[in-house]
Amino acid sequence: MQVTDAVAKTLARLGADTVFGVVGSGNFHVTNALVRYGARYVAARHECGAASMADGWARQAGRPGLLSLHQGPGLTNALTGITEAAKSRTPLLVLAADVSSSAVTSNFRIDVAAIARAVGAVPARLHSASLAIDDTVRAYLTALNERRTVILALPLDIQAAECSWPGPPVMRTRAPVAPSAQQAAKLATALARAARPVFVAGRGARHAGAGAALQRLADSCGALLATSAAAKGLFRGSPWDLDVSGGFASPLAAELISNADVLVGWGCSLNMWTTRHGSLVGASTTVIQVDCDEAAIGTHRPVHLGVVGDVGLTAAEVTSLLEHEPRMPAATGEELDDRLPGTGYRSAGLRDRIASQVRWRDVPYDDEGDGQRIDPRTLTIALDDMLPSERIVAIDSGNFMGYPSMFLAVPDSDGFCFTQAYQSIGLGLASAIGSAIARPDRLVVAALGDGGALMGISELETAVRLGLPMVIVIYDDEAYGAEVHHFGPDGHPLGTVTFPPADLAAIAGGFGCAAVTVRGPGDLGQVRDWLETTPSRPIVIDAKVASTHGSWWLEEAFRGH
Ligand SMILES: Cc1ncc(C[n+]2csc(CCOP(=O)(O)OP(=O)(O)O)c2C)c(N)n1
Repeated sequence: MQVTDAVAKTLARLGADTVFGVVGSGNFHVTNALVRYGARYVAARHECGAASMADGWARQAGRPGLLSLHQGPGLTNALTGITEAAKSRTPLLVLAADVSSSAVTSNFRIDVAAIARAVGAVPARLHSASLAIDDTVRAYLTALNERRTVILALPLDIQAAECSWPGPPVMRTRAPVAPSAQQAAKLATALARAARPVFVAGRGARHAGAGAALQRLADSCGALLATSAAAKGLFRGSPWDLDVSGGFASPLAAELISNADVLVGWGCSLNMWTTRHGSLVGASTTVIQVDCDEAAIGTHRPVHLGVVGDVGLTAAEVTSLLEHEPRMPAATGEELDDRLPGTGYRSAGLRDRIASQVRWRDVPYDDEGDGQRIDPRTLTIALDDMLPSERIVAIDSGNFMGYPSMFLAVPDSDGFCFTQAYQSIGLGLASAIGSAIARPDRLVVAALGDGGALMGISELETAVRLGLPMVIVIYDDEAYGAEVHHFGPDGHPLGTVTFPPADLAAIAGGFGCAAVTVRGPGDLGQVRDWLETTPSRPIVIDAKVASTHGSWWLEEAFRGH
């Protein structure tokens, strides 16, 4: 059989059933072969969009996304989306057509392996026709088992060669790592002695599916629960959920996290974003990090104890150890009177405070809308009330992004798609489309700035062509607001980062979307009407937002530059 067929058949047998891409001569045959073996092909309009769709899809599906690219510019166009996926540890297999080794003068020749390494992806290659199936299996399993983005170069001469089919590939998955008995015991002792323990769960906890195991452990030691932005939603429904730790944290969440005496990062790097440049970690707080990757321990800040192990297995092991640990008597302090039995940080009073104050939407604010421009908080609260709760919120980058991240509730960690590992603008719409394809049971809300929206706008055609009933809300301040608020206060000229008004609703209408311009809460009726139909196309909300100052988290963010 031809190698392109063998590659496609191998991937189909390994479970690959959806492929995103832009087709040129170099990936035409392999993409069609994938379709012949049962895969759904989703044509994007730009390779970066295709990469972010595959990334968003894989984050929802929990198995490798497939991306099919033409050689040369097909790959370089996709690089920003690929870099985001690589930095986020999204399992993604990129089928990158490549020139034949003899085609030394081809216009399409680039060093694919060097490009892969440069952006944190794993380089791989079909080495020969006889090795092509082994090379494909290895690339797919690296993506799956190591949660890596793998760029598999497919040289044209090898694609066209003949090979024989050796029978179905063997699927090998890796068993999760258990913690050492000694490290688990130290963690159990620290939690048994803790008066105000706080857990911060990250992407690793989400990948391990460890939300329930962590809640059980938190119940047995009285810990409060928070997440990094990447794992937002993991503890939704718990009365002890503080939501996101870091720059996005609400005032109450920040207060409670910074008063922890033991802070445990679970599959969480405890980086500058999640700790607000360290300010959420008290000077005398004991910091513990649990991660299945030893190299991740202590990378972003020193820790008192590092535990190498799968988050779910470690949480379960420590929960059973805690049953035999004597607990410290409750700490003194104002919470003492109503402390819940044997429960470190937890008290009835605190539970009530969390219920009434931890959400950003419950924090009072002065509405800055003026009839021409809507306050982004008012807009987002209105959408939160209006949109069905079974949703996925996908966020682009920019000043605006704290509002949808923190004012739109999500039902669980699958409900949040946060493509910020590379901090690129312009990926949000495509990652939302990928999420919508993976989860047709949920309403997907793409939240974009006008800058990011216009950068990725070609994929509106994809959303319309696929009939995706998404909500696309654009926080339109007619500027690269993040830069305006970064440099404006120091009196710098802002002509390079401000733009004349653009009628984004008309542009979206031209793509075939439903569309509305929103200047005040009264303009949202059309969104309600759209929701009441059974929509088969996206609605774009061009929200002309008030933007007299930067958002609360932006000041923090720019301290990291
Ligand atoms: C690809 C890319 N180019 C440039 C930047 C720098 N940058 C960060 S935020 C931003 C402005 C984004 O504007 P917009 O999408 O309108 O959102 P806003 O900040 O106005 O809320 C820019 C240009 C970036 N992060 N990524």
